[in-house]
Amino acid sequence: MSTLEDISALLQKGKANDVKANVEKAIAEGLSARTILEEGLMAGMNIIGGKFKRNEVYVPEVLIAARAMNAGLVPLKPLLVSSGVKATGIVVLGTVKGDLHDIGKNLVKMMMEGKGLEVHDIGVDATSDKFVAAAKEFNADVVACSALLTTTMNEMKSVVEALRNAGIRDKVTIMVGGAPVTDTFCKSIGADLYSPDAASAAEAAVAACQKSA
Ligand code: B1M
Repeated sequence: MSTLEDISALLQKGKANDVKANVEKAIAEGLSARTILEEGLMAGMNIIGGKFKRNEVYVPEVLIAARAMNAGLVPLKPLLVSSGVKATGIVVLGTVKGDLHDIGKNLVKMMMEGKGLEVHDIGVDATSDKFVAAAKEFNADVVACSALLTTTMNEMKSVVEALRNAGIRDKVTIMVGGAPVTDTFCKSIGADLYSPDAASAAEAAVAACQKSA
């Protein structure tokens, strides 16, 4: 088996230390951070996701796989974040109310910080009031919402409305993302930007902050 296949298989078994060690091995073999992320870690997580859907594994197995994924991200972090000229800008980032998925959000945070943005992570299950309060407190340029469930993505609309009701809608760029979210959905709820992955979310946030500077 290749190191990438080992990473995927070990992640599925929830072997956090072994996943981390094999990510380090893949880095030493010269594989790119993006390849390790997409073809090792995320490939394994997608297999777990499919089994979860078919009731072949349950929440505890998925949780230990998620813990293994987080362990594998540790050595990848310095490579995923780009170097070079640092951007400036303030982002409030969270997973919306009712939603506990945070791996994608954490990747978005990692990539944004790598680009020099100041990211205030308000965590998971974040209410629209919490987004508004943080946007005001930190004088945010960008409010970024993540959702992984079709049942929680509509909470993003509540965030847009809450920012409007608080009178700060036009002061912030509202970004949305997460597996069930699309550009069409983004437009339909009156948000500004949809990004399909963490790297493009970071690039879009930098561009938005430069525009508002
Ligand atoms: Co849940 N889960 N889960 N889960 N889970 C999914 C999402 C699901 C697709 C599994 C499935 O059925 N195949 C399904 C959702 C179905 C749907 O609504 N369409 C599902 C379900 C149903 C549930 C529960 C309801 C199950 C239950 O209890 N019956 C429950 C809900 C709990 C809740 O949130 N209230 C639940 C629970 C859990 C765990 C807690 C066990 C665990 C989460 C642990 C954690 O996050 N700390 C978990 C996991 C791990 C998954 C899967 C397997 C993996 C998600 C993940 O981390 N992917 C997932 C199946 C799958 O995705 N294959 C599944 C890796 C991550 C890097 O990708 O988060 O998509 P992702 O992030 C991507 C992009 O989406 C994007 O960037 C990242 C890549 O660069 N992105 C953004 C994310 N946020 C962004 C924001 C942006 C821009 C881009 O801008 C702001």
